[in-house]
Amino acid sequence: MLRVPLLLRNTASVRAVSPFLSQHRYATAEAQAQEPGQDVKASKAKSQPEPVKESVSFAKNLFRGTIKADQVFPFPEVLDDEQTEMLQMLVDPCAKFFEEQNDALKNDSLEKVEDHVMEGLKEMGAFGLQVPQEHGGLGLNNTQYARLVEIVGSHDLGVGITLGAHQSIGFKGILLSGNPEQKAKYLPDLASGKKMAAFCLTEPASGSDASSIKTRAVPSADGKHYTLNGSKIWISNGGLAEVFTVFAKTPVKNETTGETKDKITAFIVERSFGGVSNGPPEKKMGIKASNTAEVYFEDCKVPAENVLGGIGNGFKVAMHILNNGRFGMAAALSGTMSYCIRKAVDHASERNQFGDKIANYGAIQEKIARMVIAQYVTESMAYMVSANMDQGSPEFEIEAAISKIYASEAAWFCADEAIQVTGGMGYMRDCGLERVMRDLRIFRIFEGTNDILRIFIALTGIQYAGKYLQEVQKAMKNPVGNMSVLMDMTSKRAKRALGASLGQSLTKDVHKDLHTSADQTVKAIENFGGTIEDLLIKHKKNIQHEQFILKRLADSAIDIFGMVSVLSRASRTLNQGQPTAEHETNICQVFCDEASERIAANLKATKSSDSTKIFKQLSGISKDVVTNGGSLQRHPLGF
Ligand code: MYA
Repeated sequence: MLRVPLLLRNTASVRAVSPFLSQHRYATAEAQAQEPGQDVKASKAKSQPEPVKESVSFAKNLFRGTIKADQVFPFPEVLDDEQTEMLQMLVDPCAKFFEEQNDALKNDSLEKVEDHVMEGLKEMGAFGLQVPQEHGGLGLNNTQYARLVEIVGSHDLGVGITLGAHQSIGFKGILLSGNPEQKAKYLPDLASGKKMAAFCLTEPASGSDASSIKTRAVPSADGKHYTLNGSKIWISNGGLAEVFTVFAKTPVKNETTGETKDKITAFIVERSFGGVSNGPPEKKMGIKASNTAEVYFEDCKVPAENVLGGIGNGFKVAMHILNNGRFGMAAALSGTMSYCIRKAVDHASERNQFGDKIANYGAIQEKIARMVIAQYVTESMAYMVSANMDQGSPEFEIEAAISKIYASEAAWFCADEAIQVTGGMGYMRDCGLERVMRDLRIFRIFEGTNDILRIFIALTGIQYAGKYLQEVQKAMKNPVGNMSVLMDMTSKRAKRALGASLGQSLTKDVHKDLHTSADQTVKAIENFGGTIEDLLIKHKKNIQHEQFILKRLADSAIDIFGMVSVLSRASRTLNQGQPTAEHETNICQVFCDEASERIAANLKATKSSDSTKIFKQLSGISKDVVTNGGSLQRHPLGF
């Protein structure tokens, strides 16, 4: 069961005052009441509600129905001339290397990346793309990294995972949370590829529920080292790595209460410490060229200076690493999708059936167009998120999760459609698409399953919106002193009830040719915010258990972020008068037209009684089958 970052309380006293019952679990009124001096704070809070700290995240603000456009319009451009020049110098050699040196099918059948490819990648600096130059890396920012990763994704996802498990998660913690000594000690060998890294979070009984890990690290009496015991499963590079970022439970004493509790701590562990071993390479469906293995820690002595990011901070360190890596998946998969499109187009423009090239038939045109749209959305999201990160946005976790979900599903769709277009040819191994499809399947599962990330997106956004409603709830206790807050809320609700716009607009941000799509987006955002408010009022804290609803909210947020990303990008193309402007306008308009319909349907489903009935039925069907241990309907033949 997911422990959600949200507690909407439901006490009788609060209910009597207000229908808005949002309260964060770490700041309950009861807990505050035990603090000395609380009376003063509480009475202040009653009359003057603390303003909620407004997030800079575009996606988070969607949950209030508010458009915070600074992050997304105009389409962010973060590379200066020097960075652009450096990237241009890397792109062609990287693509040439993959075309000439790497054989993805051979890696796949060997179940390893060929040695000369690994050596070539090391020489190119591909193992330390984002490591600062003073530590021996290329010092690329996220946008530059995304561009190179896109090339890797268009050639060989098995190589991509070898590189990504090493630097996107394996040693990312050292980059993000390491102290200067840790960086100086570990980064040079990791950047050169002399040593490989792996990220050790998942355990046999702890997958999506990351905080339930059992691996333990116990401090020695003199505090100089920790003894690490436990096992991790499905670790990418687990059999190759010399350096591991390991998450383990450690006893942590609360200095105020004196109570000791287990908390997660992150450690940098070297294989050479002893007590580290791994299982054989796993036999997998795809990404076979990458190594995946169990990793065991048996009385492994880890020096205290190898604690990463502070004792007890391991969960935050893990989330920080994962949040920072997810956009890379979107970038890599946008490359994979381009490959699928090329394959489909090559075939469709050559293959003659019924007297014409199959590319001239509507059935094939729709497939190719939809693949192109999916790739355009993915690419726009990937570079939107990487740019936001490069601009130093402190909050991008929802956007990063959205990009990972959208990319992994869009890429799967593209591979499937490319195989459909190429027909029997696509089903053959030599075509290459069969490998891509196998490689792609894991992307909807690892780095946070799309299902758990959908719930994460919905609950994180709802928690934020809930804080605003809580502000209104507090204001209602002193209406005279908080007239403006209450008037604003009342006016918004009245407008929504009448189906009127709240007066927000994107027309100044979006090229005039796309104003209809911009209006659709604004309407979707206001509908989304209003729906969240209605749902909070209706379900209160129980919204966290309504996963049928949460899924639909996340799907709407994903579609809205997609709309805004393509609107922003296509507007830039139009403003610059680029030759592809008309093509991109078509892509943008089709996506926005269809996405706005999906959003309206999804939001309606969160509230309608018909949908409630269907959700109950779906739940019932599933329960029946689970209880029965499989399908339980009577066979049509009766036996
Ligand atoms: S690696 C393994 C991947 N594993 C996962 O992703 C685990 C998924 N699970 C989770 O993320 C968490 O357990 C969830 C919450 C989300 C389910 N950012 O009570 P809580 C805060 C910031 O909700 P839980 C792999 O697959 C939260 O607000 N903060 O916690 C290899 C709260 O804060 P506060 C976050 O219910 C892949 C606190 O934490 C986040 O236990 C190989 C507690 O929250 C967040 N995200 O769980 C890929 N989540 O206390 C290779 C929670 O302040 C790379 N919080 O309210 C490939 C790259 C591409 C190719 C590259 C080529 C070069």
